[in-house]
Amino acid sequence: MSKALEQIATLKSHGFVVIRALADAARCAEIRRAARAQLLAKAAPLEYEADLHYPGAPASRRAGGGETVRRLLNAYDRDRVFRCWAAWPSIVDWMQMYFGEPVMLTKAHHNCIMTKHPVYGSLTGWHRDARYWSFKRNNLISAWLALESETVRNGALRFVPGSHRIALPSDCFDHAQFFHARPEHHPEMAALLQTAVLPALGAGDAVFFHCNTLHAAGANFSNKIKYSLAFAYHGSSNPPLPGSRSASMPEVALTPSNDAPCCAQDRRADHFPLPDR
Ligand SMILES: O=C(O)CCC(=O)C(=O)O
Repeated sequence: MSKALEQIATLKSHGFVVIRALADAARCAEIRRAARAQLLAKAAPLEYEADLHYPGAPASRRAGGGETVRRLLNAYDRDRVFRCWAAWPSIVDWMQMYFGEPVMLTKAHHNCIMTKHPVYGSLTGWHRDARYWSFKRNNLISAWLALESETVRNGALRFVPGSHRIALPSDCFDHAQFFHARPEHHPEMAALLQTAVLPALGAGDAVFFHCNTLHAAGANFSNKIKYSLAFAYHGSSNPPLPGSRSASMPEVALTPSNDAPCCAQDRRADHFPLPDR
């Protein structure tokens, strides 16, 4: 079995799979550099920690740390290096093999650089990404790229293996669709969280995960902002539902023959040519 087929089998059974060394060091450095520049410039559109009120976030934009940015939104349209990664040929080929049809990138979901800050960065409770996504079928895959090491210390993602295949009762979710199964009502659902795993990632490692996989992430207890780049993909026969938020931004069709021009240019080089300044 090819490596990609093995990874696809792992994703189908566990709901996530770690792909080691998907991006090389130079590419990670280039993406990080672009992300830092945009964060420094506070380039819109931004998502602020204070607006989400997740545990650990500042109470308001006027509170201490109130201007802490959680995500640089719409990464795809921000910079060529993000666009290029979104359409990276090995990702597109992998997704095409997974979906068995041409691949679309949704710009309405993920499509961001996560900037998890020390001190004011919040933790994210257990959830399924599909909670706010509206597509014909709940079959989308997110590709999360670690731009430096991601561990329990700086708020890495945790996953519940196999949770994408489990029917979770609606009363296990709160009003914001976070998973809070009460042991007295749903002991077997509450026990699911005991099976969670935290795959430590190095810079350039990626984790691909299904939109129904329960996942969460801790706060950042290091002294450095953690940058990660995330995009979500679906098959061409699985469009967003008309009128939904998922349909609010144009989709990007990704095929090997119509990659963004930047990718064609990058593919000609054996490595990403920009030095790490
Ligand atoms: O890094 C985090 O805090 C969680 C991100 C996440 O779960 C998501 O984007 O779906």
